This record gives sequence, C-alpha cells and structure tokens, in this order.
Amino acid sequence: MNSVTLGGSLLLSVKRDIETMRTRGAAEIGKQAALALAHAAQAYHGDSVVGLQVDLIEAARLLASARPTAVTLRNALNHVLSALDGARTVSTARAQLRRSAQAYVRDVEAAKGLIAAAGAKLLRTDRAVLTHCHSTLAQAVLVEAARKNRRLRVFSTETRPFRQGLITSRNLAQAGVDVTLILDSAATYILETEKVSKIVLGADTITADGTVYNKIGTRQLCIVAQHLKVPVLVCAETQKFSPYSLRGEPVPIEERNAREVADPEDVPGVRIRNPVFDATPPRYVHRYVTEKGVLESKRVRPFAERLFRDVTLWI
Ligand code: RI2
Repeated sequence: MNSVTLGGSLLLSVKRDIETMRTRGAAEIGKQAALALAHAAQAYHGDSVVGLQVDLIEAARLLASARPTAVTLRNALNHVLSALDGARTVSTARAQLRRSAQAYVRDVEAAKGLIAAAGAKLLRTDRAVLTHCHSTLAQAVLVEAARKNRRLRVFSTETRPFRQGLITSRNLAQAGVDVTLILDSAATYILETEKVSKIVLGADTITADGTVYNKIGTRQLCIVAQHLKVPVLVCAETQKFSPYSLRGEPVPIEERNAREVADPEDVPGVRIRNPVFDATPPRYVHRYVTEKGVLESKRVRPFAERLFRDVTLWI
C-alpha cells in the first residue's frame, strides 16, 4: 500500500486544497494536514504498527510537498507522527494519532488567543497600524487591539497577486475594526502620510536566527519601516519556528504559477515570475509575539532550541 491509497481521496483532496490555496494561511494548512494524516491511518489494512508508520511517513511527505515554505505543515505532520511512539497495536496507534491531531489543532487555536492578548498590549496607544497579506494571528491581534483601543485604524495591503488583503479587510470590518484597503505600492505613502506607528505581520516560517519568511513584499515593507522608524511586530505561534533551521537547512521559497500574476497571452514574449514569499532578516523585526512570550531577535535561537529539544523530525 502506498500513500496515494492510504487515506484515499481525502488525503489527495486536502493536498490539492492546500496546493491551490483553497486552504491557505500557515496555521490553517498545518491544522488541515494534521487532521488529514490522522484520518489517513483509518485506511491502513495491515496489522503492523511499523507498516503503518512507513505508510504514514510517505503520506506526510506527500502532504508536505503541497507548499514548501511554511514550516507549520511539516511541524504539524511531525507532531502527529510522534503519536505512534509506544503504540503496540494498529488500533491504539489510530486512536493516538487522532488525539494527537486534535490536540495540535486545539493548541494552535489556543495560541491565537494568547497572542491576541499579548499583541494588543503592544498597541494600546497606537492610532494607525499597517498589515500585509492575511495572517489569522495578526488579525486576532488587530481585532483585540481595536477592542481595547477604539482610536486604532488599520491599513491593509491588497497583497498581489492572490489578494489575501481583501480577506483581512473584510474580516476586520466584520469585527468592527476601522480598516482601509490600500494597494501594495501605496504602503510607503500611507506609512508617511497616515503616521503609521507599527506594522503587524504574521509569518510562515521563522528560522533560528530570527529571519522571518512571510508573504512576498514583507521584506521591502520592513526595510521602508526601518527607514521611517516604524517598529515591526511579527505575530506567530511556536509552530512557525523551524526545527530544520537549527540544523542549518535553508527555507525553500515557493514560486507559484505565473498565471496568478498575468495571462502570458496578454504579454507575449515576456517571462513572468511569481515568488510568493521572501525573507526578512531579524534586524528589521522589533518583536516576535508568541503564545509563550514576546521575544527580541537575540532570544529566538535559545527559544527554538528549547522548543524542539525533544522533537523527532520524521519528514
Ligand atoms: P497565519 C500566509 O501565507 C501569509 O504569508 C501569512 O502571513 C501567513 O500565511 C501566516 O498566516 P499564504 O498561505 O498562520 O497566504 O498567521 O500564502 O494565519
């Protein structure tokens, strides 16, 4: 049996949804992958826990290949695979996998509330902040901050080409936040003219040195922010930190279909590129807001070392 049959169509449809970004956002893809992997174990027909483990590792690799940049995907899958430890029978293993995936989802959800509270404390007196793309963590911080600080206005970049900024703007408006949608290219103008005092971002991956991999455009925004002395807050649960970076592995930058940028027929003879993430070095980040505390960049490496000390990397 292989991973394509293990878990059957659900595994493949979860993978497809992640690839096509029907399911998107670093936290969400991790949660859906965790649940899908636990579900895949139901389709195993053998009676050997080792056989189940081999098939699940293959299934996990398949899921992880859906989007390469966000480490949440692999962290979630490693978390679920670790539930096989100590299982003597396939039925015990299945129950442990299910509980582990559910616990993973619960922990990520709980982290959001803690991060919202911690982030909002840092925005008590701000009048205008700017966010980029759609991060559920940054959004939770902004909603909580606006609840406590009624004068807060949020500027949300459109985020070409996938336009996740529209999701952020809609969600913030629905939550009663004063939100303004702007073009990505209007960010510098808005930072200056609206006296924006903080930038609030999510992350897809944070490496041991504090480099933040986030939606394309994040780096240029942070460079401008530093030039204008606007502090950058990165809101990320601990599953965004990369255990792979502790052993020196580079973070792959996903490059998506050029058609998301433009129809090649509209620009004959033109090469189109669509890298969707970039890397922002730690010197541009003022604070990392996590569910286990607010960090400065110099504390990221020991923090990540502690987090992943006992974690097995199965994939
Ligand atoms: P949360 C998104 O990636 C954005 O880059 C966002 O900042 C990040 O995931 C984190 O999102 P994409 O899936 O986990 O839109 O905070 O490419 O929701």
